[in-house]
Amino acid sequence: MASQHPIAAASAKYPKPAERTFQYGTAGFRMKAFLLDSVVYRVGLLAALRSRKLNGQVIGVMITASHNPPEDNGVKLVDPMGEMLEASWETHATTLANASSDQALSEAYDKLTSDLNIKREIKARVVFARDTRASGPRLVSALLAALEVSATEYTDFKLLTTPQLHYITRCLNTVGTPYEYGEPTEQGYYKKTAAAFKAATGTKKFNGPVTVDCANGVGGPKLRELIKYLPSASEGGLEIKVVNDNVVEPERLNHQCGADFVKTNQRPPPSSHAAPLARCASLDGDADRLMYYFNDSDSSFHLLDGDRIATLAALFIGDLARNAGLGEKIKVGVVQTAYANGASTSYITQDLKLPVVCTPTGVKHLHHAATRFDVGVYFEANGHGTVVFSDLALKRIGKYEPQSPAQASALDTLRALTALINQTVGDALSDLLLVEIILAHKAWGPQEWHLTYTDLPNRLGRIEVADRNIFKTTDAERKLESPPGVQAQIDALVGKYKNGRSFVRASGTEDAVRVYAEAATKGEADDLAAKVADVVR
Ligand code: 16G
Ligand code: ZN
Repeated sequence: MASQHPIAAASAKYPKPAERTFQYGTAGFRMKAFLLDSVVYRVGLLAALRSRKLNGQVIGVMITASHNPPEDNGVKLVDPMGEMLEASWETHATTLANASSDQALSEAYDKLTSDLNIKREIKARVVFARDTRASGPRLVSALLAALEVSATEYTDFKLLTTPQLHYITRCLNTVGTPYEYGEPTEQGYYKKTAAAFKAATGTKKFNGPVTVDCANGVGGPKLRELIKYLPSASEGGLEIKVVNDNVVEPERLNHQCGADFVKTNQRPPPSSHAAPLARCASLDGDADRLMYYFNDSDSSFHLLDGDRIATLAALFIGDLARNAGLGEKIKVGVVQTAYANGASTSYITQDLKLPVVCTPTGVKHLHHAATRFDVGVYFEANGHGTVVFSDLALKRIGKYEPQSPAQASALDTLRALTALINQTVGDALSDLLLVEIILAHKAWGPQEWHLTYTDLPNRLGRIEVADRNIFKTTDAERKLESPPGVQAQIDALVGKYKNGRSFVRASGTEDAVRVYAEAATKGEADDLAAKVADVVR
């Protein structure tokens, strides 16, 4: 009998669950952790192929299920510059994940190798990390089996936040180039972030502490680590109170806390005892999403979500560029999705006078659109986002000779922000520091931030339908083109409400359809959402 292909032989330990179809979606593969061993093994093989295809550049593999419950897990690939995996390779990931047997897998692997013209002799390099889930170490062993059988050189970064792995991946691939991104270690991340934070703070003072709910995830220990590199409150630095950082009991991850809990329930974590006007923030389970919130003096709760962070960042960076004398040379733009509150979009276009682009949901779409601006600010309403500076903008900011002390000061802050902001992907830790810097510079509390505009009342619903795949959208998910006739009915309903807006899209992560509606009053937004839901059912 011919000896078995090594890929197939190693795969025998990680058999694909029969009758399961996997799909590399907006956030990679994500599901109940017990189903994932074969998927992770196969993703490891794909990481090796991707690295060889890109001439041995380093590819990242992150094992996390973000804000999902503790029994879930997931895996996604990070491309060399720290971006999400290129879309055409998502299909290859899906192909490998669904190969029906060990033998079929090794054949699919060989076929990809030849179809993509991948040279086996090129050294493959991979880095990986995981969040704090109990299933993480087991899935890492499946990944290691793949990296070993594919003769891949690898580094295990153990526990990291997702954005830290994106940072390290980019650092490794830019060492010795003019675009060097930083020291490719966890410590390097803290050092770079802390130095930039100090420079961007300048002489400004923080108005009281910020309390950060870490979702009982990996963000907790990593934020505590970062704090060690920051000036302490007694040295005039920011006081950061870390809460919900229990990673010893994995079942507490994302449970009754975290950014997703706060956004979905529109209330603080039950454990929160924040005083009126105190700044509070929540991270999600892998620390790539950030939500701010506060109670005002009447104890009403106010959420400062991704739209608010985007508008705050666009306002501040736009002003800095102008004050530095670069207003004509650097154009700031904002990228949102259909979920952005209509009031935030009007505020950006009418008050800030900045361009806004709308893209489909999913970080890769927003990120891509943001790179078309000199400075692109992008955030999803759920708190995932960052700011990206084009090479040209970085060059202009780096070279500009200020014409006055005021210009010099704005320029210093702007330069510090380009280093503080994690430009690879949304990063809750660096976004947190960014918000704190802006509030300190403006001498604003959460209330002043909140007063910049008034959100339109809105409602988000989730509807289970027989087949969500029949719901096809166009115009950045704002319109349905199928099923036929449904959009016309939605338009007719929307027309009956003041400031009405509504759209329907199939979820990319759950077997359901989402309905969003906003209108001039809460009652009307609820009513519109209910009527649109009836059309969809
Ligand atoms: C994924 C996306 C997130 C998006 C969400 C929408 C990434 C890394 N994550 O979690 O950005 O908001 O999907 O979920 O792109 P939905 O399709 O179920 O509404
Ligand atoms: Zn996340």
